[in-house]
Amino acid sequence: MTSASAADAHALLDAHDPILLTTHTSPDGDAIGSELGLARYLRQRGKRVTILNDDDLPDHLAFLPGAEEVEVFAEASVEQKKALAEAELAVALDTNAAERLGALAEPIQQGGAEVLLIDHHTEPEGWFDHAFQRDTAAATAELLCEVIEAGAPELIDADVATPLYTGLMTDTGSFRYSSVTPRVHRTTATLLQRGGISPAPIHSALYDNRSLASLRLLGRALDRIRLRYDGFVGYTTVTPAVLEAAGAGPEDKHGLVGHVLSVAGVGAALLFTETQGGTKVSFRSEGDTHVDGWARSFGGGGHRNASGAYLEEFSLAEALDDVLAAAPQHIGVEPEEARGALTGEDAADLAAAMKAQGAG
Ligand SMILES: [Mn+2]
Repeated sequence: MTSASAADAHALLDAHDPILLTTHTSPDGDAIGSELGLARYLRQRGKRVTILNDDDLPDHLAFLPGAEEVEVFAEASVEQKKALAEAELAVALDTNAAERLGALAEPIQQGGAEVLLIDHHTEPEGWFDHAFQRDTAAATAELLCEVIEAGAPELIDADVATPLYTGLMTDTGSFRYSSVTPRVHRTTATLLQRGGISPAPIHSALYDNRSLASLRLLGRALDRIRLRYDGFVGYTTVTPAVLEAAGAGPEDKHGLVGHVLSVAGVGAALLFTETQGGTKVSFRSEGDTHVDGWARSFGGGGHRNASGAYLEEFSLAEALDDVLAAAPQHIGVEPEEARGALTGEDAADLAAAMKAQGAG
């Protein structure tokens, strides 16, 4: 893997055609925004571009210009096989691990295209041919702004700027995480100016459009927030029964863990989601409290302040127990005095959840 600058990345994009873009499973605003912004830019440079993902576009991003061009990978599609076979360059955006590419990992790794990584996660895998990556970047969209700046920034129009702005905004919690620097604001300002766009309609499309079910789920999850380690670690839990009671789906958990982090004194927040095959854990933290190592020790990974792990075949109770007990090794909190697996409150909560599941 050779390390590439923004200018190197631009030169690679310039030298190849057609180009395939892909991103991680459960794509977020930065993943989709990066794909759409880059695709629009490349097409203006005369490139043939295909966007192919393992997962569907989430509904809340359907307002983005070009969203209809995002294709979901289907083994049986002749057109997609052709696009994969013909691509000279495949660009992996916003993830640095094969596993996160889902079903696309194999055709991209086995295919003839050179692979360029553009990403801001920690600890990239080594199999990419070229990598333009910086784990202190606030978003992959920020890196793409630098790539475009090294090429033809005059091509930034509303359809390039809107998705890239969305990537920057969503990955920074609306410009409030510790990853936000003067440089991020300057990059964002350039984007707004060149694209002739204003932030308000984008914020409104993303945040004033919540389903009632997702708010009801939020209410239930807020009710279940628990604190540990003298209030420094906060967590909440979502079970299938809780989802059902709220009339919500897994996508309605979006942003939930951020509310746990907003509790005064909490420096690390976790969301445990019980699923059929195991328990999913989302980790969020503030400032110098880094949670990526904590997530990695359970087979996951991500960013210093936002990571995730999937604990296969762990029940919710087992995941709570093991993950919370590991906090002192990863975020420097003092070990708690010997205690049972669950607090009385949690035990009662779990019992109630089991009962509700049984009844459902
Ligand atoms: Mn990102």
